[in-house]
Amino acid sequence: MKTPWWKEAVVYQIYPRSFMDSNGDGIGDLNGITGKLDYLKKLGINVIWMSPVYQSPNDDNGYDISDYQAIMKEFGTMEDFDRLLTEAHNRGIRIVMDLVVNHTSDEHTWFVESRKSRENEYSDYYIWRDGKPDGSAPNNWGSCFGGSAWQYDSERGQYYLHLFSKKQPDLNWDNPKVRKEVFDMMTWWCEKGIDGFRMDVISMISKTKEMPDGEVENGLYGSFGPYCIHGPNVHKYLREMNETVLSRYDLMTVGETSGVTPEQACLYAGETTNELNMVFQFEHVDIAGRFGKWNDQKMPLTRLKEILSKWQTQLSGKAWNSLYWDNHDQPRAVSRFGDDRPEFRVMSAKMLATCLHMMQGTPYIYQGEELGMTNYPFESPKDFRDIESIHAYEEWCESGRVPHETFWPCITAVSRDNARTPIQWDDSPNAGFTKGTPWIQVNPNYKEINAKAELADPDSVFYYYQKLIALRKQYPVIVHGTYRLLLADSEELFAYTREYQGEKLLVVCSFVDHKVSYELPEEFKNKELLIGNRENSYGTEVMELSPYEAFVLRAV
Ligand code: TEU
Ligand code: CA
Repeated sequence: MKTPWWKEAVVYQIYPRSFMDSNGDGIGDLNGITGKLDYLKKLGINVIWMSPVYQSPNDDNGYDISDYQAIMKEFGTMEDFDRLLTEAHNRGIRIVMDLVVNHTSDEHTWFVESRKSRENEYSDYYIWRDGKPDGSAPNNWGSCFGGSAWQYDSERGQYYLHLFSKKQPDLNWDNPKVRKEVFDMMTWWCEKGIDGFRMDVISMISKTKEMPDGEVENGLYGSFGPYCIHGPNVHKYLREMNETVLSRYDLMTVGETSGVTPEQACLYAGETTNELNMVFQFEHVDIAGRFGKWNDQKMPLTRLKEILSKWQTQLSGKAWNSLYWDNHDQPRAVSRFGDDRPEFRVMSAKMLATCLHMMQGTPYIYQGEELGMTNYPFESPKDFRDIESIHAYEEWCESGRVPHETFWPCITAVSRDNARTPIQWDDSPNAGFTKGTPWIQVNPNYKEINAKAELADPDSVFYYYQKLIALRKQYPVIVHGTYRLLLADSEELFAYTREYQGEKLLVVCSFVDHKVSYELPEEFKNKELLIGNRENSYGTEVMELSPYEAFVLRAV
């Protein structure tokens, strides 16, 4: 059977608001993206996933959509979109859209109508419940962005469910009319010629009928997890979506499925289950601590290896992995998994890239990762733009629950705004992102870290990514090879092999800031070096690896 294109692809994620501003209003836009297509072509990626570009009041930067078939004014027009799509296709780059259909904006006409009464065409489009006899919320669930997951609406005299902000009411997928609206809208985009969908929190679209109180984890609200994640009909609805829309086009689909296990992934993205092509799992980025997700702890390397290796082996032959270190919801990869101190930043960024891009699955590069961009040095809560960080600071600190000094390192380590500062294009004011005032601060390190400098330096992180992408196109073993972890107990080295049709790769990555000695397995001594972030001798002696060294050897 022919390998589907998305198994051989490398995806680049764009967060349009922070990518490139073309008209000086301080906000990235579609024409900004079109103007940078040659940069992406040079990098070698063949798919762009764009975070939402639809009409939105921007309570959650476009993840709250008020019209699925219109472009957000700040981002441009539908003509700009069509031109971007054509120009991308002309360069052999496909465009995957973000599909946010667990919820809409409260400003979407469906919701505007739905809240008016209990009997109208749209009254069942959302999840409405009466309050308790004392008037309080139907249950104790907390929303992902703080506060109760229920909001009382005085117009209708009921509460509606919102797993995210109160401006993001959850759609009622049990209503066949809702499913038809969503599928029709998807078909409209497919007819336009887009190449796929990244599906926002798709694992949460089906809720249980009964909605009892959830377990209280950190003192304030109960968890909705068991009632809303991987709910009773989620696979049924995805198969229906597949039959009605997806199977009719040549698409790539990836579901965002937080909390997913490999067993569940084999349903969502099974080779034969007719749902999605792949899912994003969260185990390697979810490190809950005393304050929920707000945590500055590093995951031990042995644990990281255990998780990633489990996904490599358990999906093999059954489902397809997506590979990522970061995205618009996560801190910067080099700051979290590598080492962003100036003397180690470049080496560790290349090491992380090696480690991920040699695995089985479709790699995702988040904008700026190819430059080794780092976390932002936040100084005060006033620096936050993200609704999640703003509310979390209020709920944990301003409320007096946790002292600022204790909470600050935790929130700044993982705030989503780390990934949302503008792309650093050059060393001119605002890093060349805008001629106006950027909507969010530029990282002050842009004079050292920027695309212009990297394009001029053959040893840059950019060109290292370019080489990794090229290797994936050249060697089928990188796409198809079976994975085997070596040195499982090492807290210093992440080493594994890949094997396919008599060809074998050895991947060795040092995750530490000191030297490590290492002896190559016999079969790899004096073999071909495919890529490495430093020169070394790959002969018979025990090797000495520099801090964050990485290399790939090939034996046939
Ligand atoms: O994210 C959902 C999600 O599960 C989390 O990663 C979330 O962003 C958060 O960090 C919870 O602690 C998706 C989008 O990627 C995110 O940007 C949106 O804010 C969210 O859904 C709502 O649409
Ligand atoms: Ca703009």
